[in-house]
Amino acid sequence: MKTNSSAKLIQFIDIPKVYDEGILVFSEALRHIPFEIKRFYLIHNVIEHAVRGKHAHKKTRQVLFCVQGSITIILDDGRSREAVKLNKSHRGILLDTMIWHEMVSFQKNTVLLVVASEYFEESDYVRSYKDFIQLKGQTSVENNEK
Ligand code: T46
Repeated sequence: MKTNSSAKLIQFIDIPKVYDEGILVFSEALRHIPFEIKRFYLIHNVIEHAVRGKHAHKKTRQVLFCVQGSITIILDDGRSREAVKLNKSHRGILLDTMIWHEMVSFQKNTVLLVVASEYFEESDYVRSYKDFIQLKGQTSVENNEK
């Protein structure tokens, strides 16, 4: 799947970048991040060929920043699929509720920073694609293609 810089299933979030004997990027809740931040997490030291994610969230909204390295995020709203490459610390993506996402093609040493609108709760995850499609009340991408 080709990566897409004009993706429709996410919104790009560009945050300020300051050059001062190095690079500093920052963001503020409700200014750059469109929600109050309740949690952050980092994903790093990912093994080669790993596929992470493979779920959607019922309530949690997130912004993902690839602060080092490169990663491809596959996005699916039950109707269409697209792939977005993240490789800039100042350019994140807003991942809204009920978007199925998979993280692939982790470059070695990639560090992903995620800020989230909700505390962690396993019940917020939809981890079965079949359940996801049922919850969306739509037919699957595969079926649409037939
Ligand atoms: C997401 C993508 C982008 C916690 O206990 N607390 C947390 O805040 C998180 C994020 C995870 N966990 C536990 C739950 C699992 O037992 O850590 C374990 C690994 O989580 P998971 O397999 O869901 O990791 P990924 O990389 O597949 O997905 C993560 C986030 O979980 C998810 O919300 O959207 O990154």
